[in-house]
Amino acid sequence: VVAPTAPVADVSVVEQTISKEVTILYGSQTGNAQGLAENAGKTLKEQGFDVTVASMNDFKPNNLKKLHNLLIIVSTHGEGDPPDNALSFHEFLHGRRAPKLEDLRYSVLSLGDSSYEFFCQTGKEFDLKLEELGGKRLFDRVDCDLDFDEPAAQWLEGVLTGLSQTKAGSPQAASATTVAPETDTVYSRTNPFRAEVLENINLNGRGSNKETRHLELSLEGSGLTFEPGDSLGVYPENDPNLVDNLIKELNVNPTESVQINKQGESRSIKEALTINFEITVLTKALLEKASAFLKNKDLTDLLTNAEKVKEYINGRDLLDLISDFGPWNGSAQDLISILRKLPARLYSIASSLTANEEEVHLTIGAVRYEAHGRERNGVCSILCADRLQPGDTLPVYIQNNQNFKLPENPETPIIMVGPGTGIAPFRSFMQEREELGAEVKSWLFFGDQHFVTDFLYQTEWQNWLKDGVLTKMDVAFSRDTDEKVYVQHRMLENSKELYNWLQEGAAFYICGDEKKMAHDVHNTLIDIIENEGGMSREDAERYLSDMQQQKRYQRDVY
Ligand code: 2AM
Repeated sequence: VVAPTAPVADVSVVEQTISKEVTILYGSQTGNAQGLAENAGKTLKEQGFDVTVASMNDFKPNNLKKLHNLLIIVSTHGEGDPPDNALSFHEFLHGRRAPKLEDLRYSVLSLGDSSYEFFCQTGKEFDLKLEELGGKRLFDRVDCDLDFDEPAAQWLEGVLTGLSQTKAGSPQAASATTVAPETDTVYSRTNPFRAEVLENINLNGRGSNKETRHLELSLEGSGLTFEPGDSLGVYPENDPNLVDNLIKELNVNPTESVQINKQGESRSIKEALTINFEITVLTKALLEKASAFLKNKDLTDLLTNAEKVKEYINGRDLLDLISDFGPWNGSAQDLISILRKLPARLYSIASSLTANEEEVHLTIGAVRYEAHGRERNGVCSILCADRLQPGDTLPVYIQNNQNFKLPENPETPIIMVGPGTGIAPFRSFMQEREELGAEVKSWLFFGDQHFVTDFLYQTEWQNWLKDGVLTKMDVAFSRDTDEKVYVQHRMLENSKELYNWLQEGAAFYICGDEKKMAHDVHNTLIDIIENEGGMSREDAERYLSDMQQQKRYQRDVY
């Protein structure tokens, strides 16, 4: 999706600059923006540019004035928020200390998900702000949806052309460049490895409200490696019942062949809807495109009211859309042409490669709920819970996550807050530290509904505590008592000690639910720093953002 409104680069203003220096700054939560930044860096280096690639967090904003060419690659998460490692740079640019940047040429690549209201918001903000500060676009911003490879490659091609226009006398050199997609045979997001399922068990006891799967996959023969804190990308398949019902509702022949990509690959509509395309999420854009084939007056009316669209798409899927507004007046190929690719799901890895060679473990919460009179299932979690047997295979790749890493200094104490499936990366941390035989202070806060049924990996934690790999553990079982207790209540009960750990240099990690838990834990942490440190609210917030800057406050939230 190329932003339609951004003005085209004004080449005349920049002819005098002949800088080959390019700085690529990324803001990345799950690692996609980082991966794109690193690839762009590689491509530009091959083209003879002098490239620096850095996380926004590691960039000194005072150096901004010295830059000639700046590329920003940034994702948006939650309600239009910047990723954690973009926060301070974003704030700096939008604050009073932001410098004039008249000599700067720049371009923004923004990542997002069009099923969210504030699609690519952070990228848009950077783009506008840099313009306001006097920067000139060397190529228009490109906003990418989940399937970002192609638009990102187009952006990079445009950027190369834009950059080449500073290289006096050789504008053709770079405009003739085509951006090669990754061609190596290494397994990656675009070339996933089929990992065999070794084990798949329910961690919750009988009678629990929850079902949390512990999945062990084999990486044997893949050459894939990872570090604690990294994630595994998993390409799921859609629920076969849902696919069958959808095909019936569409009234198409399930064996009818459709083309699934620009390269001309084809397969049956049934396979395509099972493996390749998203059918469980509706977006406004999809409704608009579908409307051309449904030709339904009610849908056309609905589309004139943005609020009503938002309400309609919430909790509904493609089957609802076709049955509410059908019949489908297009072909099977017409349907495929309006759908988004089924994206991989990212799960925080729950094991350490040092402890479990050639294996990767995941902790996956099964998502089941009812909405609009029908049972709804999480695509990947229910595939794992209901249909995946040992011996089956899943297409996977490693998503490196530099935002969630054990401290560089192995002596640094760590505090881990991971209720529910948020426990996953901390199991990896502990396995790693156990293998390294490091005697370092570590403290776990875990929470879930009931002690008896929901204490995930209970015996492992108790053993680590006994062996001294884990120093301290505080648990909060929210539904065992009349009043709810959450991890942040346990933090408050331990305010003094927790603050002492921070003063000793401990790193603080949160993993799990973003909207409620991570937000509350964040605020509780500021409360504790404020009270125990005898600071103002403002100073306590600064203390925490300094910690974040030093990578001593890291979050992996979803
Ligand atoms: P609840 O479901 O009883 O409300 C893991 O899901 C644990 O996180 C559960 O015990 C859940 O409690 C709890 N939880 C829910 N909201 C939370 C919040 N805002 N902060 C911390 N924990 C929360």
